[in-house]
Amino acid sequence: MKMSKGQIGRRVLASVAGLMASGLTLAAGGTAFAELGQPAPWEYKLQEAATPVMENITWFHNFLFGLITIITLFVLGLLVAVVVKFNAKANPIPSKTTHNTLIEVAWTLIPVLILVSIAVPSFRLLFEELDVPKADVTIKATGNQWNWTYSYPDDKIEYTSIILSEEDRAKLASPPPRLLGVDHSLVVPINKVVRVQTTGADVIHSFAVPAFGIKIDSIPGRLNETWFKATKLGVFYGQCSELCGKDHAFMPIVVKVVNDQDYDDWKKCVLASKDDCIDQPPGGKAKQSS
Ligand SMILES: [Cu+2]
Repeated sequence: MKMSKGQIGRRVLASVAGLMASGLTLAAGGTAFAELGQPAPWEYKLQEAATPVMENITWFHNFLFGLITIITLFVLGLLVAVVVKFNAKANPIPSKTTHNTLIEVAWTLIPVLILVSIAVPSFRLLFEELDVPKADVTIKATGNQWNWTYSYPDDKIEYTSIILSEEDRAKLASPPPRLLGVDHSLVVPINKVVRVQTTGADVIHSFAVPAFGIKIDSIPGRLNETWFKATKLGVFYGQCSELCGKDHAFMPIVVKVVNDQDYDDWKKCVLASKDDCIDQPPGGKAKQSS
């Protein structure tokens, strides 16, 4: 089938319009797909922030994205101008200009200002992440091949968190996402500064929870430290983020953020080794460390 130029043009326009429409739908639906604390199909953005640090990370990410978009479009505009205006046909007698003080000052100064505008919020964010405020709760996460041991040194609580088998996951009323469910979650109170200390028992692991904006290596023989202050109730999923061996993909991290009352009840329950604590099913596995 032969198409006239007009037909081809209309087709191209229609497909571009179609692409833009689907892009807009995706952008608008991005939030609809996203679920708090866990990944979602077709997600292309950062997970919804649940801590002030993650809110700042998200802001910084969006700021940089805007900046690079403007720069890329500007450079593209310059290239197009060069191609269209200064090709041999359109511009047969080229100018012999070699210097332009104004432009030279501008192309030195503007990039410097851009870099400064990136450096300032970047360092502010780094310091916020690294400066652990006075902690209300301290937890220690020890990476093992291939699960996590969580301890609350102040409360003498220690237990191991192991991935749920597909069978056990299917039995639950509202199953956690595939490969992300565990038998015992980490339980923390809302709006409290939680200091996370982490180390590796065998090889290097990495403790990461995207919605909290934390990712820190768990290195044998070293105690690394980070912190978060969860401002939303809910269940937040993360994963070991350092290739640590054959079951690296099967040592998820589950953090339950609860209110103060539930947190106290949970602590009492775990210390009493009961079976119906809110991080079910504890099955008496949580034990008082000596
Ligand atoms: Cu690991």
